[in-house]
Amino acid sequence: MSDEYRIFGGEMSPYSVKIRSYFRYKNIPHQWLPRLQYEEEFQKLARLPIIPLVITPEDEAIQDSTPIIEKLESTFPDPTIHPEESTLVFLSALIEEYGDEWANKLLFHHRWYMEMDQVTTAHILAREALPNADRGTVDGLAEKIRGRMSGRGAFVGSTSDTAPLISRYFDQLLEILEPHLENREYLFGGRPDFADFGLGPQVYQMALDPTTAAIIRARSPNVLKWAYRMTDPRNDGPFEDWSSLQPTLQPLLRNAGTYFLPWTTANAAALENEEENFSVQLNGDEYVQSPQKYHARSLGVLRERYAAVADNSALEQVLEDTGCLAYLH
Ligand SMILES: N[C@@H](CCC(=O)N[C@@H](CS)C(=O)NCC(=O)O)C(=O)O
Repeated sequence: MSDEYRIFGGEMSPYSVKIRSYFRYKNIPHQWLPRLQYEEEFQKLARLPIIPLVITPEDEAIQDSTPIIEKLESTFPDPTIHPEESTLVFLSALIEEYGDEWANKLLFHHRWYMEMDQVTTAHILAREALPNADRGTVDGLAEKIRGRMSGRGAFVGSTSDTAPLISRYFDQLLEILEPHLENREYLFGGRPDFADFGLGPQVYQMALDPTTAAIIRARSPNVLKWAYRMTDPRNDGPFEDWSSLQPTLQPLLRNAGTYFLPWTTANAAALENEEENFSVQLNGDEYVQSPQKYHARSLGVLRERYAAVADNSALEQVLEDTGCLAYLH
C-alpha cells in the first residue's frame, strides 16, 4: 500500500484544481492522474461520473470536492483553512458555496458560448486526453468534444437571453474582488481559507479561457495574481477579523444575497414543484432557466450549517445587512 493519495482530475476542471491546491497547501503526498488518460481505472473506482475522484492510501474512493476537503481537514488539520471567529467560519462556507455553484455558472457559460472559447477549450481537453497524438487526431477529438459540450450550456442556464446577464455578473464579481485583493493575499487575510478554495479555482479557470482571461488581464490584476496564487497557496500570515475585512468583503456577500441565493432558492422550489423552467427576478432582471439538481442538495447543506450557528447575533446582522438571511432558513 502506498501512502500517497491519488487524484483523478483534469486541468480544465475547477473542482479538480481546487482539490489539488488543497493537497499542495497541506503538503499531502499525492499523485495527479489526468482522468482522460486513466479512463479505465477511473471507471472502475468512481461511483459518480465526475472529477475529482480521490483515492486514499487505504483505497477508499471519495468524490465531491466540498466533502473531500471536509474529510481531509479532519486528518490534516494544520494549517487550518477555517478562521477562528465563528462569524467568519459561516461566511467563508457561504462564499465557498457561492464559488462552487454560482461562479461555476459564469465560467461554464463563457467557456462554451463563443466559438473562440469553445474551440480553445476543446483543443486543450483533446490534448490532455491524447498528449502524444498527431495534430489531425487531436483536431478530430476536439471537434467531437466541442459538439458535445456546446449543447450543454442550457444545463447551467446559459442561453442567448441570459448571456448578457451572466456577463454582467462576471464583470460585477471582478469589480468586487479587485479592491478586496489589493492589500491582502487571500480572501480572509494572509492565508487561504475554505472560501478561497471554492472561488479561487473557478476564477483561475476563467483566467485561462480567451474571453474571460482578456477581461481579467485588462481590468483586474489583483484578481489575476490571486487566482494563480491559489493554484499553490501558502500560509503567509494570520486570518483577519471581520472589522478589517468588512469594507471590501461585504459587497461580495451582498452580491451573493442579490443573485446567487435568490437564484438557488428559486431553483430548489422549481425542482420540488417539478417545473421544467423557472423564472426569478435578480436585481430587477428576469432570469429564466431549467432547474439544476445538484444545487438544491448543497443549498440544504448550507442551511444546515447555518442552523448549527444561528444563535450568533453578529453573524445574523451581517447576513441581514447583505440580503442573505432570508434565504438561509
Ligand atoms: N460538485 C462536484 C462537481 C464536480 C463536477 O462537476 N465535475 C465536472 C468537471 S469540472 C465533471 O466531472 N463533469 C463530468 C464530465 O466532465 O464528464 C464537486 O464539487 O466535485
